[in-house]
Amino acid sequence: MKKILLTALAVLAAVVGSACGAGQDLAGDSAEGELVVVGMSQVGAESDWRVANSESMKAVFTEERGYRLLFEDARQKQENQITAIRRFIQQQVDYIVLMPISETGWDSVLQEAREAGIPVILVDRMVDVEDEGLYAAHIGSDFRREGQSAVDWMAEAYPDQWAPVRVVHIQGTLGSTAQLGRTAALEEAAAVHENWELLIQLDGDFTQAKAYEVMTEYLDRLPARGEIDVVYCENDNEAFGAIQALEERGYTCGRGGVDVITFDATRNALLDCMNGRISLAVECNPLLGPLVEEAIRTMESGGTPEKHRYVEERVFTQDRLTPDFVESRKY
Ligand code: GZL
Ligand code: ZN
Repeated sequence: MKKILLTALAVLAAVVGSACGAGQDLAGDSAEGELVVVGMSQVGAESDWRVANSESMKAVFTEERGYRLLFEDARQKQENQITAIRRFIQQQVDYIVLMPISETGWDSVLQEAREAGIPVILVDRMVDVEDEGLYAAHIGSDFRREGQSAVDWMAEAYPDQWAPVRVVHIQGTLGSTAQLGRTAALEEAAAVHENWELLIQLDGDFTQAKAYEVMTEYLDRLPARGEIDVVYCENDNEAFGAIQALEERGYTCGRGGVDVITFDATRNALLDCMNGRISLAVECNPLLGPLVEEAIRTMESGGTPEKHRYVEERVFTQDRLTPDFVESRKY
């Protein structure tokens, strides 16, 4: 509605302006009236995945393609995301795109967006709200399914029902959908497989530095060089930190040593997987920009986008990787 008004104002201004010389165009730059204004609140830049996700958005929402993108980086703080959303509402953007850092705490600010008549599109992780009407669409991954892929691989890699399988679990940002889904899969599988032993759960917060820190602390507390069979890292950057800590202490990572499992499968993780240091890389697709734009175009033409759209994702092991394939990856 706003756009129609702006365009009408632009036409009126152009007519009035031409009638009385170089009149001020009421709608600002007349092209502005046609741009779809998108307010985007991104979690931060904590991981390679996140950087690729942001690049995917910026590549799609350009002026040449008809958008004005207001991009805000929340530096891993929910309050910064809530502040950004309130600013977008004041600026009367056409759409709000939110990559929510955690699932809870969104009801009131999403209610404010709805009252302002601004559709909200959720990307990547989910929000836990009473009323699904608070968002127009969700585009992301099925994290529980990603975790299931990992524990299915573990069950095959450790077929002996009696020998202990000792697992160090490094979790992602606590309360995020990615962490909740990947954790649930491991915990439920560990409950079923009597011989699986969760040695410890560490909070790696999806970053390499934090994972290195907590893994180092854990390894240094072990009375001797403890036997670890699997390190289940909830993203690649945690895997890089954990591997560094392990190798500094003489552990060998890979099949026959410590099986490192990771999620995201960004290029650097696929390189480690191809070289045998990472035993399993579960893909989590960050290239969601085109899908978000598809939802916006649907709404622009008066349609209703799918409520939930999950991207297709694969798993990678060393035997499935070649240098050409890894080189061909976009992220
Ligand atoms: C998953 C995404 C997670 C990635 C991490 O879709 O939310 O956040 O797995 C990123 O790399 O930090
Ligand atoms: Zn739903």
